[in-house]
Amino acid sequence: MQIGTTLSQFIIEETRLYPGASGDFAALLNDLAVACKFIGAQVYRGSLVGALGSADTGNVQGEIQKKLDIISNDAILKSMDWTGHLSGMVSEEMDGPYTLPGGIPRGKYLLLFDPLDGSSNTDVGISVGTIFSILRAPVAGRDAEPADFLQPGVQQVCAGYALYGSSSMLVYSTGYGVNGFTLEPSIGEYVLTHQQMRIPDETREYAINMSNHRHWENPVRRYIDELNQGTAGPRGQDFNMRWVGSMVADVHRILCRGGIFLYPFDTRNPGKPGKLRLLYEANPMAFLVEQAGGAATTGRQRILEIQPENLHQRVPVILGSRCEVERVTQYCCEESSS
Ligand code: AHM
Ligand code: MG
Repeated sequence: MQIGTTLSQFIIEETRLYPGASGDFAALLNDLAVACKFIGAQVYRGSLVGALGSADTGNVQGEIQKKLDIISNDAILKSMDWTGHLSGMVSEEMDGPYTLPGGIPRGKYLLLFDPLDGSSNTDVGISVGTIFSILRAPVAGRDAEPADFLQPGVQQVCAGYALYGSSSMLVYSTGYGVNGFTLEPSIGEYVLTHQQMRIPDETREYAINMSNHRHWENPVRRYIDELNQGTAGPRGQDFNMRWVGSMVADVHRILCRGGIFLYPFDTRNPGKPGKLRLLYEANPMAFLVEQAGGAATTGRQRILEIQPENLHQRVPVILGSRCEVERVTQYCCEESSS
């Protein structure tokens, strides 16, 4: 049996595409992959290591934290803060940017992450994941300020996720397509298994939390109602629904076989124009989806072009197979202009 292309080998070979690259980025991504392996190991051990259940704390978003949220957040901070490749980190689980320890050089990259997305699913054995986004620091060599992280998603140097599912996977893009790696447990290495992942333009599968139907805006309700009418409705065909409730797992399925994912604007809380966070959920996923040939909008705007206003900003998210995303975006834009 041959090992195949390991993640480390792939990162180094891809880095050669950038003349003059110092190797900092390759090292950074490798360190992040180690953190993801550690998190995956804790997720899979679960109750055996007392990792399931809620912690006694809440995060800045007012959400109850799971023990695994804290374990995962600490794992990434501690795997990355000594490297000298970063000048700052922002996490879903922390109010402001993490302060790097003293005595360590400040590097040229910023890391933004959701350490354990979908963590409400950990107690019931459903797939969860880590989402990450890497930006270039506007000023290298000093501690990053909050404003440094407020860059539109088009400026991401790299985006990706680790999936802790039936297999453990790491999927990322640096702007040369999307590649997926499966953890080979016998050697503890991610190995290239999903080369140049592509999302088909057409799909018959959609993902949305239907229980929010009454809260959606009219164009989204119209779109989903048309899908649900199947062969009897204007689309003239049946559609299938899947909703894992872990964005990483839902997006992974779309990267593997197509589909559309929606967490749209809804009317429940006017102060929250969506559930998902722009900087470390919507932007990295939108980058991956576009790199795989799909599309990602808020219903009215390309996600990657949004100028962020704050670190934990929320946005509506509609992403996946291009033709379906364009259709629902068109419905939203028609309503805005009428
Ligand atoms: P989290 O970051 O607190 O886990 O929340 C994000 C998750 C996504 O993974 C998922 O798509 C969504 O929340 C599910 O929300 P809901 O429970 O409303 O269906
Ligand atoms: Mg999340």
